[in-house]
Amino acid sequence: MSLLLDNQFKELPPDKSVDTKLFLETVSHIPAFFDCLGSSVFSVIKSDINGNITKIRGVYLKDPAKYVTLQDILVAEREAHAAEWPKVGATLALMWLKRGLRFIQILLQSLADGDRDENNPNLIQVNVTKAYQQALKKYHGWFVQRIFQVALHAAPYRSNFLKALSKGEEVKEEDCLANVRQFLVNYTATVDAIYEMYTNLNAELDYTV
Ligand code: 03F
Repeated sequence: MSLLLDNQFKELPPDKSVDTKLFLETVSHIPAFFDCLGSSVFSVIKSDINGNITKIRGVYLKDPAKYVTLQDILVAEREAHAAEWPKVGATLALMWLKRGLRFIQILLQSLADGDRDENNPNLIQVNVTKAYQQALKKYHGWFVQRIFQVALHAAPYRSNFLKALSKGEEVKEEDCLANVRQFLVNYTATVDAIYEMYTNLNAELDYTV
């Protein structure tokens, strides 16, 4: 069926806490997706995302009963590493991972909303650029912005991207976009909750790499 619907995020509880184990299980399906995008520039992005998931999982597995929610991890690291926090450990890994997740959210939302370059309706550069400007650009210096430009040129055609989201099956565009919209409900709520947590704990940094 659909890659997205096979790996849906769970609905959040009323207190909007994010269960660490479920979160890690769900995001761990994202890196493999980059292999179907067909350019080696995506391996840089894949390993960055993978690295951050691995760092968070490493902390979680040290004491799963202590780190039931993502907030449990941030609060424990704040106590353990007062001097460096939040630029440390899983707090830093999740800070960056959430930016990648926000990028994906805005990209998928933009496709679902039908944002298009009318002269090039099968290109997704408009959607990718929108996601980059809103989620990542301000954290990137000139060198990483150049990597983005390379990735932008290597972006797949819209039809191929939607096909990849449907695990390579020929699915009608409207059906695929309906799946994207369905996926975005819990996904967006989860990404929003993580952003809110960073704001509430004063854990957000805005340095550039
Ligand atoms: C900082 C930084 N990480 C890293 O230096 C940069 C890596 C390269 C980023 C290049 C930008 C590319 C933008 C994407 C263009 C994609 C075109 C897509 C076409 C489809 C941090 O790294 C470390 O992470 C942290 O651990 C470390 O400790 O300061 C810290 C120290 O540095 C980033 O900027 C994060 C980049 C995340 C990019 C996510 C892009 C996702 C792209 C495509 C998504 C495809 C949709 C998939 C849908 C699947 C749904 C299931």
